[in-house]
Amino acid sequence: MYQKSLIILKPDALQRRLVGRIIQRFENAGLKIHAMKFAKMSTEKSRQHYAEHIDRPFYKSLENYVTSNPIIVFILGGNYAIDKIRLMIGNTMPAKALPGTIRGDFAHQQRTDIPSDETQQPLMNLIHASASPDEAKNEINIWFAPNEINDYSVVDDAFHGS
Ligand code: 3AN
Repeated sequence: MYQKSLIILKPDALQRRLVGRIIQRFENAGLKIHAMKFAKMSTEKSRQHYAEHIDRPFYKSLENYVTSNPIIVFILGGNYAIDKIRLMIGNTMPAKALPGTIRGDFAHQQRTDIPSDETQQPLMNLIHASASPDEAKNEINIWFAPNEINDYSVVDDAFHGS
């Protein structure tokens, strides 16, 4: 089942020069890029994208983090892409993310022992990826107009199906 997922490389991914290495993993996994933009997240976009978290104690630190510096937003597609990408990025808490996952390999040094309240440091975990088909649809609408999304063939479509 072909699915599209919305991915965000958060500011720490760019500031730590991890963009190429992260995108390489997705290409290696047979995922296809359907859209991509370099942007700075506004507070309005943060509130839209993280609407379900606005009332959580960590929201302000999350907003400060994701709006602090530029991000890269893109759409990846592939068979069962949503679950596959979630497995590839690893647990939300970098300390719990397994080796071999993006967060497990690159974000493991973050502290997770700070209590969740307004004064906490942001949980910097490098990347966002849609967690379900409904979330992917909603997030793709937030970030991209239909004419910014392209469908096309890649070399291995004939072998794996698109
Ligand atoms: P994920 O990014 O793995 O889908 P969500 O959707 O539960 O995780 O949370 C969205 C973002 O909110 C996370 N990426 C993280 O930056 C932040 N966040 C989630 N839970 C916490 C927490 N307990 N303390 C601080 N920040 C958190």
